[in-house]
Amino acid sequence: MDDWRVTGLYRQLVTDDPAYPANSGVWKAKLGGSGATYRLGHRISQDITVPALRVPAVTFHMKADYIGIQHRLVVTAVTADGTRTDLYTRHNAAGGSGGYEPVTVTFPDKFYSSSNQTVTLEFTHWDEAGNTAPFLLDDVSMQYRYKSARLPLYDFTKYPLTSAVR
Ligand SMILES: [Ca+2]
Repeated sequence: MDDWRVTGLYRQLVTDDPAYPANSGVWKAKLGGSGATYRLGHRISQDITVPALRVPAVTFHMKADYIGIQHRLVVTAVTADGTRTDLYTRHNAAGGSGGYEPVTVTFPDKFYSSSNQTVTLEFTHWDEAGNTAPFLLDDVSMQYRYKSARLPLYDFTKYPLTSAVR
């Protein structure tokens, strides 16, 4: 996934800065770590097309292993009518592996549709005063799992015949 839209005080959120390792290649997104507190988060976003009859899931690799409470990353999906759904929230906390960790998030049922739909995928970060550790994101990809629109077959075993039928 390329061509991210960038929102926030910094424009260099997608960077090849060698001071921060990438999970693959040299490019990655670096969100936060300014050490200041901002009302507005830093955000990268991209429009995706969810095919009909598919359950979308997003996979990304994230490096986040410093202590913080307000310092957080939120993944949000926005439908065409502007409805926002937070898919995932990660507080930057101790105990991380120190490297990139894969994260996969399956979208909730409302993103499953009988027709194609456009969804905006957002990664938003809020900084915390004094915290100079950024979240690093790399290798963001979408998967779309096919799911039939047919109703499930009736499970007769749940309703055994009883004395009502002779
Ligand atoms: Ca990369």
